[in-house]
Amino acid sequence: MAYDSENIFAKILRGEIPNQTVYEDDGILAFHDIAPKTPVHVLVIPKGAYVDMDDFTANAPAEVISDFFRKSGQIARDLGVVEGGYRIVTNNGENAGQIVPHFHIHIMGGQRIEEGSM
Ligand code: IU
Repeated sequence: MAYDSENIFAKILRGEIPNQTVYEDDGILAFHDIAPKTPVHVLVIPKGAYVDMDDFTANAPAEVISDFFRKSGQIARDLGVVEGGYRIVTNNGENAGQIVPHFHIHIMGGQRIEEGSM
């Protein structure tokens, strides 16, 4: 799928739509999900134009991928969810119900989920 530069996260990255920023640098932006499904629900996105996990892992330079996941781990630490435990979710494509076609991961924590619920 071709990248749609009018998707909502592209607009957030261009500053056209506000967001509640948690962390930002040259390569990534992390912000609070507008409709949190857990007490802590933060989205992390690369600044590069990647549609989904498949596009990101196939086409982003290795250092961009490692940087993205290393920093996401640090963001989770800074959010204070490591001790209690947290979930990383990324919806890839139609069957997963991906809504926004700009690659992102969900950091979800602050509540206990049932073991084996996934
Ligand atoms: P997805 O299924 O992983 O693509 O879900 C997109 C997420 O982006 C979802 O949890 C929305 O609540 C969230 N979101 C947002 O934070 N800000 C927005 O303007 C829009 C969606 I649209």
